[in-house]
Amino acid sequence: MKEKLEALRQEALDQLQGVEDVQQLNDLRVKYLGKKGALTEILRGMGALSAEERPVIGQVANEVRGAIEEVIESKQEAFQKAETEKRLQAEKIDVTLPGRKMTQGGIHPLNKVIEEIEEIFIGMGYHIAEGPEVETDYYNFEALNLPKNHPARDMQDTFYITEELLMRTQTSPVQIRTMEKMQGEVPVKIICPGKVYRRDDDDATHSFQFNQIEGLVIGENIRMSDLKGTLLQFVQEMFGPSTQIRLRPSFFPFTEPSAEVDVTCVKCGGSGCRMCKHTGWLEILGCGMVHPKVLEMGGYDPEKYSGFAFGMGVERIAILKYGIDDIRHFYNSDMAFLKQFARK
Ligand code: 2NL
Repeated sequence: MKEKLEALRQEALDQLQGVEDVQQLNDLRVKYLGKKGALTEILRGMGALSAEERPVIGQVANEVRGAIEEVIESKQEAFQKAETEKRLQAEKIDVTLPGRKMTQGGIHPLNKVIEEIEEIFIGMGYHIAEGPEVETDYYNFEALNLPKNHPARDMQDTFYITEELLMRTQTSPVQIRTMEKMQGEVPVKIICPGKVYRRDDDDATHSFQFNQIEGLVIGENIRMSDLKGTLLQFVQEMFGPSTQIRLRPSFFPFTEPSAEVDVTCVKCGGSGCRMCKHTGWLEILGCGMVHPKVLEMGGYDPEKYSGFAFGMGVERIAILKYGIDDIRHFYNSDMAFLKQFARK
């Protein structure tokens, strides 16, 4: 029996010498040490041994098992090491490779100007109000003292969706909605930035879609001088502290009196140049005292309250401030143009 065990040891160690992978190693483990393996098979014959022989053979059997296990263990370890080495090679990364270039985006010049204007009015205590771009006839026209068939309602200029629904032509409907929500409470002090739409052929100074910012203040004893002071403060923060304004009489159905506002030329400061066509002035917005009918339709008693309103085109302000020569630059997504306004 001892010879059988020694022979088994020799055979097992010989075979283990030639294993090439973990699978083969496991097969041999089962073959020699498994429950139905060769070693177990031999030990089954132990019952026939004498009491003196049994411990001696038992010890040899343990030695044989230990010797085989030891080789299996060390082979196992070698395979694992090789496997790890292979993975490390395969997953090797070169940390010295230069990284991919990241380009930082920049804010669009129109949004930059909108943010700037918002900041200025927030500094004067205004709130920002927003509303839908698809509007009803009532909010866009009727409530602004533009009844049906009013000449200023010119069908040619409006994108109609149905008889009653249209793309807003100004952001005033947001202000009407705010007045309704306030239910006669004062003060109202809001600016409304947003996209507006006009049926127009696009050219250097016109776009069918553009951005507008309107302002509205309602309270007791709000006067034209409050409007003037507010606008002067605004233009001086926007274009520089030496900027001056002048008001020229004008007409809007929703304000009375109405005015158009000029600023001293941002290029020549008022002495006259090509930009201001040698007048020294540039038109920047329209404004006026809120028409009593508009106050009334918004839920405010015109006997008790008064207000002023103004509206400006964001593209026009941006064009003046940055000396841009064509409104279409804003919508072309030309990186060379846009990069000039990237955040530094
Ligand atoms: C312009 C002129 C203006 C208003 C807008 C307004 C709004 C309400 C009541 C009264 Cl709710 N007025 N908005 C007033 C005067 C002028 O815009 O030329 N915009 C580009």
